[in-house]
Amino acid sequence: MEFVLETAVAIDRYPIMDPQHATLVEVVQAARTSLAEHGYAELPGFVTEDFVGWLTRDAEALAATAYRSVGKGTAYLAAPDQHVEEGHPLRHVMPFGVRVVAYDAIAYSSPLRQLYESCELTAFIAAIVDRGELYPYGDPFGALNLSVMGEGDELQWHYDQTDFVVSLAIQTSDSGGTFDVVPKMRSADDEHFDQVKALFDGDESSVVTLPMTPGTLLIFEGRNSIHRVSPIHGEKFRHVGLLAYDTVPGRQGSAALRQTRYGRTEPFLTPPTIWSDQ
Ligand SMILES: O=C(O)CCC(=O)C(=O)O
Ligand SMILES: [Fe+2]
Repeated sequence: MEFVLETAVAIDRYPIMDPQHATLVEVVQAARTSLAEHGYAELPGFVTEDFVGWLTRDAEALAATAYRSVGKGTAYLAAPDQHVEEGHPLRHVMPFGVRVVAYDAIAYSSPLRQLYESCELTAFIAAIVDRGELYPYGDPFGALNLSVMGEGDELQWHYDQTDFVVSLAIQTSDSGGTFDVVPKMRSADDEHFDQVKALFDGDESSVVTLPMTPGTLLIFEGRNSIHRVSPIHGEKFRHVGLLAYDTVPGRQGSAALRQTRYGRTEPFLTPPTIWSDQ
C-alpha cells in the first residue's frame, strides 16, 4: 500500500493539510483548552479504520523485533532515594515490563513512520502544543517508537522527563493496558508527596482512565501528571505508536538511556526491511 495522508487521516474531522479550515481551527482550539485544563487532549478517530488495519499489520510484524526490558522503577525515573523514610514515594519501586521498537528499526515503508514524517502532522501538533516551531525529535532511537506490550507487561506510575508526547493507539489488549492518569498531580514547586503516597497505597479516586481506542491520537503532557499503563492480560498485544518532537532540531538522548530502553547504543544506518509491502 502507498501512503497517502488524505486517506490515512480522517480528514473530514481533522483536515490537517488545511490549517485555516474552520473545522481544524476548532479542533486545535478545543485541544489547547483540554491540554491547559487536564494536561491531555484526546483526538478520537484521528486516523481512518483502513489505516488502523494497516498500522496493525505493520505493528504485528514489528513486534517480533521489539526489545524487552523488565525491572523495578520509581515514579521519578531515578534510583530509590535511601535518605527518605520508608514508604516515601521517592523510595517506592514498582515493577515494569515493556517492549519497544526504536525509530531506526522501523522500515521507511511503515505506515506509522510515514505518518510521523509528514510535515502536516508536525505542524498540526505544533499548533496544539503552542511552543513555537516543532521538529521531529533528533534521536535515531527515540524519535518514533512502537510500544508493544503483552501478557504480564506494565509500565509503573511515573512522570515523564519531556514536556509532552504524542501517542497513536493502534491495538488494545484483551484486558488491562489502560492509560491511567492523575492530571496535574504535582506542580513545578510542589511535589504533593502525600497524594502520591495515597495513590501508591491504593487511593485511585483522582485517576482518570484513557481507554486508548484504536485510531485515537493522544497529546499528553506527562511532566507533572503521574501516569501508568496497567498490567496487560490476554494473548493480544497492546500496540501504541509514540511520536516525539522537540523545539530544537537534532537534539539526541543519552547512551545510557539507549542501552536501557533499546538494548544497544549504535543506531542502524538504514532501517532493516523486515516485511514486504502489503
Ligand atoms: O504506552 C503508552 O501509552 C505510554 C507510555 C509512557 O508513558 C512512556 O513511555 O513514558
Ligand atoms: Fe510516560
